[in-house]
Amino acid sequence: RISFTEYHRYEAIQDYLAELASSYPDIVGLEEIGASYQGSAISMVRIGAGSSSNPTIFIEGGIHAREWISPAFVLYLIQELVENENNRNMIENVNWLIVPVLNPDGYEYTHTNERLWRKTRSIGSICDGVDANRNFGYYWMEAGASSLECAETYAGPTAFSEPETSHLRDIINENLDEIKLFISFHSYGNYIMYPWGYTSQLPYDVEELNSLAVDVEAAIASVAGTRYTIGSPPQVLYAAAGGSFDWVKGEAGVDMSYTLELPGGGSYGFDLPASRILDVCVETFEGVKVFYNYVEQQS
Ligand code: 0X9
Ligand code: ZN
Repeated sequence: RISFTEYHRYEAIQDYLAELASSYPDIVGLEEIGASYQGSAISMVRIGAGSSSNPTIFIEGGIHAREWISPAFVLYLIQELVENENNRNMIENVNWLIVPVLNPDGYEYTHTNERLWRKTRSIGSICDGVDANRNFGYYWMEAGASSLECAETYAGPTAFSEPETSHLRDIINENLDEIKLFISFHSYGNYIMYPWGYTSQLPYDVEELNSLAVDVEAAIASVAGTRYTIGSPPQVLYAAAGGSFDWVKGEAGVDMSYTLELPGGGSYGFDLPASRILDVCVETFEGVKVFYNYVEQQS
C-alpha cells in the first residue's frame, strides 16, 4: 500500500507498482515503456478485468517534474481502480494504461536538488533539460515554445529528442486500436483543457470535447465546490505547441484528448501541501468517473 499523506520518491512508487502487480496478477500488469535519459525504468500499469479488446483510457502523469500532485493523483486512481470493489465496473468495461511518472529523472531532481525543476534531465551544452510538454511532434515549435536551451519551455533540439516523449509516443502507437481517451495530468490552476494547444483554432469536435469537460467539471465541483475553467489552452491559459495531448489527437488520432491542471497550493503553487493530497484525489476521482462513463457508453 501507499499513503496519500505524503509525496513519495520514485523508488517507493516503483515498489508500490510492483507490489500491486504481484498481489493482483489477474487485473494488473506492470510494463516498462523504456528508460529515461538517466536510465530509470519508466513504468506503465495495465489494469483491466474484462476483455483485452475493451476500450482503453490512457493516463499520463508526471511529465513536468515539479508538479507532484500529478503522480500522487495517478497513484490514487490506480489504487481506487484495483483495490476498491465499488469501482469494479470501471475495470470490467474499460482497460486502463497508466504512466504515473513519465519524467522520473526530473521528478527525483525536484526531491534532491531543485524543488521547482520542470524539464527532463538530458544534458545540454549550456543548460540541461527539455520541456517534455513542448517536445511532441505535432506542429512542434509553432507557438509558446522556446528554441533556447536555458528556457523553461525549451522544446528540445528536435521533436521527440527526449527518450521519455519518444517512449510515450511508441507505447500509444502500439495500443492505438483500443485507446479511446487520453488525459495528461499537470498542476496547477484548475483547468480542463482540450486541443488545440498550438493554435487558437478549435478542433472539429470541440462541442463533444467541451460537453464532456462540462460534465467532468460538475462532478469534481459536487464534492467540495472546487471549480475548474474549461477550454483550449489559448482560450484559458496560453498557446503552446508540442504538448502530448495535441500529438495524441492530431497525429495518433485519439479524438478525446485532455490536459487537466489540478489545484495548486503552498508557496509556489506546485508545492501543494501534503495534507491536501487526499482531498484533491477524492474530488478528481469523481471527474475521472465521468470520463470513464463516457468511454463505457461509447462501446
Ligand atoms: O505549459 C504547459 O505545458 C501546461 N501548463 S503547466 O503549468 N502544467 O506547465 C499547459 C499545457 C496545455 N497544453 C498545451 N498547451 N500543449
Ligand atoms: Zn505541467
